[in-house]
Amino acid sequence: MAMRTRLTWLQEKCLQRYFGEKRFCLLYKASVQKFSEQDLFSNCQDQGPTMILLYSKNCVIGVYLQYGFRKTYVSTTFFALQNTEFSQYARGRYLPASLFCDGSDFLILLSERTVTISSEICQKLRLLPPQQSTMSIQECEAFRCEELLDERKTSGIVLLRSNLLEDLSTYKPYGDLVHQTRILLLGPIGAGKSSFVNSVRSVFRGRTMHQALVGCEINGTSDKYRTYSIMSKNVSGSLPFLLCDSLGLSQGAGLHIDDIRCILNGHTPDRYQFDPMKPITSNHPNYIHDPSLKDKIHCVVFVFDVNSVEQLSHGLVAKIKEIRKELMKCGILHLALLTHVDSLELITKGDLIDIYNCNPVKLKLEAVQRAFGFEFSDILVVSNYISEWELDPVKDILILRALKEILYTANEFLEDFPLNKK
Ligand SMILES: Nc1nc2c(ncn2[C@@H]2O[C@H](COP(=O)(O)OP(=O)(O)O)[C@@H](O)[C@H]2O)c(=O)[nH]1
Ligand SMILES: [Mg+2]
Repeated sequence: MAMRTRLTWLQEKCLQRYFGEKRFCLLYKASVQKFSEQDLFSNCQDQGPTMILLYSKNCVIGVYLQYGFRKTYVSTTFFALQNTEFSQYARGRYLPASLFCDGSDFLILLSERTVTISSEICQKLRLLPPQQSTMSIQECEAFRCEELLDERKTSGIVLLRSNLLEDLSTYKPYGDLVHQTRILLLGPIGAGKSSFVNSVRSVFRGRTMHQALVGCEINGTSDKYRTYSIMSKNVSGSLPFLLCDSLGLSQGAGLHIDDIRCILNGHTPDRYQFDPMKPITSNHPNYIHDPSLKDKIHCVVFVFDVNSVEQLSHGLVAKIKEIRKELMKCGILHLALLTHVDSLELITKGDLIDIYNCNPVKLKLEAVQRAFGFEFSDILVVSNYISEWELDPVKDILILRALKEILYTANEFLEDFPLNKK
């Protein structure tokens, strides 16, 4: 019979958070094997760090053995999970087998389906009543606690990262119609547009870069239209795409829809200083009067902070929908990019590896789909570099995957362009 833990997803996340990015591999389940100490020992002997969980009526009580079931003393931590409230007590060194013999201040009797806990431990774990108590248990499970990013996984990630870099190094704008595809980043202030530019630059340069000004719109330093070329440490010259960073969207002020039209059509020069009250006109000295395909935008990316995407004002959602309509009219393809995924509650680094299958992220994808009508396959997720000193291959993979999708979407637009023009 296949064994499945009784822990809920949320409880598992809480435990992962406290035990530091571990994956729990179920070794023993009393209701499937037997409520017997021998069965538990034989399944858990010498498995490395091990966690035993005892499910009582109102809470989960646990023991974490830092070096697992050995015949020597090992560091032992007791803990309790009441709903998602976690409490722990690092008790010092124990002989694991002594947890199952009389005389211990934490006694598990599997054959009787009980656990007896001393008053001291009850108090530390905030269990009620705080005096010594014997509780009946409905289930006992034991898990091997593996590092989420063991050596095998890390080397897989590094390989995936280099494959993605290789894929992108062969990218060319469709049919050589332009020298560089132009990607416009749009989104609310603070969504992470400038940070995404820095993140892409960082991945290709092999070190963290902070050229695009982050979080400065209030004092006016980032209210310019900026087009960024990306240099790679392995290729001479710029890569065949440009990232265009703009003033943030907001309900009343922010980037004006007429300014967006001008950018899309290639009239807006690099470093143009936006005036939210007055869109650019053809009288501006640097206005591009006769833009060609290379000046136009080939793909738009709507950037959102994953934490606040459901709290956008009604007016802003309406404005974004209006921009989408405009894009559809011009035949410009567009995607959504969710940033800040690292700061979503209960997300661990292990989740970043398989982020699109992670429950809280799936809920956010659904929210974006509901609010704006994007298809799931058009919603990308990244965790930007913000103040790190070192690159992280897991973050790189998300950034490169998103970029690959964006560039190939721009190519779809270019592929269709002569038809559009007619
Ligand atoms: N934790 C986290 N913070 C981010 C991420 N992206 C951006 N930020 C932070 O969010 C704030 C706004 O980012 P910024 O790039 O200036 O947003 P912009 O206004 O859209 O250009 C800054 O403090 C960034 O450091 C991310 O993926 N994760
Ligand atoms: Mg910015």
